[in-house]
Amino acid sequence: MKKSLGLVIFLALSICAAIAQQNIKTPKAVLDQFMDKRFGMFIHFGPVTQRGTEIGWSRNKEVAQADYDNLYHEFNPTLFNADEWVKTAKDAGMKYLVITAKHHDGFCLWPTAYSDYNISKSPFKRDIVGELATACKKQGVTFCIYLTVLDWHDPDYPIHNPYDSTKNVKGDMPAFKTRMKNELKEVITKYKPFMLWFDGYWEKPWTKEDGQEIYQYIKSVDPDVITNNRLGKISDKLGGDAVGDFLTPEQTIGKLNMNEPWESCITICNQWAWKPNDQMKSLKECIRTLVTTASGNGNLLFNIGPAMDGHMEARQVVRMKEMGAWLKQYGESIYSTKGGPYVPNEVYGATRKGNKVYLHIFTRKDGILTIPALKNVKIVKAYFMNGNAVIVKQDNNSYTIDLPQVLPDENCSVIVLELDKNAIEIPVVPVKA
Ligand code: FHN
Repeated sequence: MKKSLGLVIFLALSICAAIAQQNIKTPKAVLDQFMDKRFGMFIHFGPVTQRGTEIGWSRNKEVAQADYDNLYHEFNPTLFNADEWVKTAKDAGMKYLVITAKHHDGFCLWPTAYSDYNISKSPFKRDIVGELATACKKQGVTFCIYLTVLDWHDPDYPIHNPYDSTKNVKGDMPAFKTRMKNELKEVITKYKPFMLWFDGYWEKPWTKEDGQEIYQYIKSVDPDVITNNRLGKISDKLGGDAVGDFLTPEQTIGKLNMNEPWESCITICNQWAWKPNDQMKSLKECIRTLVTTASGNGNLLFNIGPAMDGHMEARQVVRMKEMGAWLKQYGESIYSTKGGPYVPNEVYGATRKGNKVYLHIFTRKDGILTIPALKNVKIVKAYFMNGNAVIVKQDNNSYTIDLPQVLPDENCSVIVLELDKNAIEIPVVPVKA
């Protein structure tokens, strides 16, 4: 009798533990810490940079499959310097860095024990992921890793590329996921990433259940590791078919969302991986992209594609420094802020922290800034950040501010409104276009 009671209790406790394990979620405090960072560097890099075509997507298209899959034999980015890459991110004011450790072409930028298709088999041999992790730790930049859930090179994955010439490939998804788990345990324990940026959710072989299995596996290795929502089957929602912690609108600035963490990933040029003479965004567009993202309560993951020899293009390094110079002056209005209360628009974007609202002015228009008045709020003080006082006139429903002939910053000026209350209490204010 006693024995069977003990068995029942043991089984009950095991079931509770299993259910608890199934529902481990990233602690809110860790997600808040991530969202406070506001600005990160995305790096797409791999042997395909030797062709200047898109990573993964050019395989069996601009680059014949057999050619593409042998590029690693020539891959020797001798100008790669992890400290320099991380310094470029830091000089830009970026607080975290995400490296494509394994993109859809399956090549691993770290010497994994679970696939021979990795950096140690190239002439370069060095552990790019490991050197970046060390450099990030040294320079105080948060280290993160991109991994794909589709791998067109891995025979166990049932699709060999989007232009696949090998039809009816069976693959072996259980074996594929076992390898993924081994690689995840390897990179989490070895490089201690703050966040894992998954990608490749859209193909048929990958299911939401696979994503849930991998999410829980990650949590069993390190419960604090954040993942984006691309372990599931969608990128613009949480819950439902999504699996993961934050939304990931791509090549677009997400809409204002005060309830769910989100991060826009956007390229500084057009291509994710390096492309010779690719068109690069202007400084004004780069700053406006960052400000509009923060004004919508989101993070910006801004992508650089280093060249085949491992150097980052000088023009992109300069652009990063220019963004960093703007953030040195105005970073208080970006880092650790919340978006709103105004919905971002063509003329301005707003962020808030404590009793301050930061109005980011993108254009002088006709010299008068007219914005909806904030209800039940008193503006105690108003001034250009790091500058002169500003006069705010109020009629019933609007504030009007006469702008100077020349705004303090040609890319984005910031007006601070100091209020008689905590700005986060203010409901979101829609703005008529
Ligand atoms: O196919 C990838 C693409 O190469 C790039 O990595 C982007 C980055 O978010 N994600 C996928 C396209 O949605």
